[in-house]
Amino acid sequence: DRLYLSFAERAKIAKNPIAAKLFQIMATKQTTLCLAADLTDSTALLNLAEQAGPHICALKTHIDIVDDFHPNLIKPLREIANRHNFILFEDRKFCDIGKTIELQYSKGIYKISTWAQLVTAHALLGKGVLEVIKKSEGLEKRGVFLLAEASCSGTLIDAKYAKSTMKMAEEYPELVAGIVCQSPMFLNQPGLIQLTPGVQIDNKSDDVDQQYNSPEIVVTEKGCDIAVVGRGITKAADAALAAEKYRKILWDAYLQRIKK
Ligand code: BMP
Repeated sequence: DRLYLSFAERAKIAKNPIAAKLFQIMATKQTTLCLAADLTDSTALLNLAEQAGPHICALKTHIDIVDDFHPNLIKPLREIANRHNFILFEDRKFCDIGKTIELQYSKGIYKISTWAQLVTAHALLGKGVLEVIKKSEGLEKRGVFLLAEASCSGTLIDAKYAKSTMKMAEEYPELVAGIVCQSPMFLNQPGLIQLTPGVQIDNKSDDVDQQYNSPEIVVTEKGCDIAVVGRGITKAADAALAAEKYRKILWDAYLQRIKK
């Protein structure tokens, strides 16, 4: 059962190279925190990455929300990621026919395949998405997180869809790094990482459809390995302080979990 294994042990089991790298980073930096850096200004994004860098294992972007995006943003972002040892993760949620995803992944102004070691994808349209991400130009090592459950109210995803997504993930062990979900879905695959968004201390929801659980609850009850925190950190007065606070709560909960 993966919930009782250490990340150091799971690093040896992971078949996807980025998942293995993430487990190593998590174990050495003692952090399971993924920052959702949902900022629309590129300078603010770089400053946030620099401030939170020491406390996170991954920086999750929605690169298409950056108002002043220029390809020159990527170089300093990669430099910060290298220096602080975290993974760049573009939350693109690919969902289309394979050919279109191939273009969206490698072309256009973002050229995601050249810098994002991790991306997210929907399983909804079938395995074409994994076939093309596997073969496209770009970084040699790459990983995909498939979305099997969503944190928002009103999601159309049901248990059958979540199960089918898991099945698709199992067919691509070298490519799939993990699953985005809200519950402990895959206890017998310790090489996969459970990524859980919808984590905040101060609020239970936002003013639209987001629903939050506390960092302790997601780790000890919902099976979360890596917790995604956005506004809990980006809206805080001091982002570095908030990131360190979340890191510590999440890490202590993980230590409690593997002790059992
Ligand atoms: P916040 O903590 O500010 O609510 O941000 C959550 C982040 O996680 C957003 O970037 C959102 O796109 C992402 N996310 C989510 O909230 N729920 C999901 O089910 C899947 C997501 O990727």
